[in-house]
Amino acid sequence: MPNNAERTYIMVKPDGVQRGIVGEIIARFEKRGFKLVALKMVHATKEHLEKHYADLAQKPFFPGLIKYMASGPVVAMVWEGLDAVKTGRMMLGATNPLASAPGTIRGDYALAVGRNICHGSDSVESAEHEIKLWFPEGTIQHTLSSAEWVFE
Ligand code: 3AN
Repeated sequence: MPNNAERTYIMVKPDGVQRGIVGEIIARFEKRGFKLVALKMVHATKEHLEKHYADLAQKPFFPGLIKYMASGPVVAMVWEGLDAVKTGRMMLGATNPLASAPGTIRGDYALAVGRNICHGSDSVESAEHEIKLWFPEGTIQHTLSSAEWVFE
């Protein structure tokens, strides 16, 4: 039984916001067939970002990553649909944009690993954790009329 309700946390990072790529990223997820169930703009605190990136705390690039992510607002989103986590990562491209295929978001719009425009959850477990962290108020339950044309 396919899980059409899998959810992933997608975030446009400060560089994506400043460069005006928010609409493009939303459009790609919408057109692919995913359902938007939460969306907000946040200027996150360093403390909040340290929680989000807790598993990278020992990396040498961690302080720079936190500074960059706190340098401006981000757009936080939850998208739902079949295989949302894995497909979301495919749509984003590889962590290092130089390794991202053209046609992916990073492969089309980014060059540097420390300015790679967007974040996407890397597993269903981290998606649920990140959704709780960024949307403690919960997500929106709704049905899209297009669903029967997107899913079998
Ligand atoms: P992803 O965002 O593709 O899941 P992670 O979780 O390994 O990749 O890294 C989180 C973020 O940390 C990346 N999106 C990128 O902004 C930054 N980052 C990862 N590796 C490096 C690196 N070698 N140098 C600088 N920043 C990095």
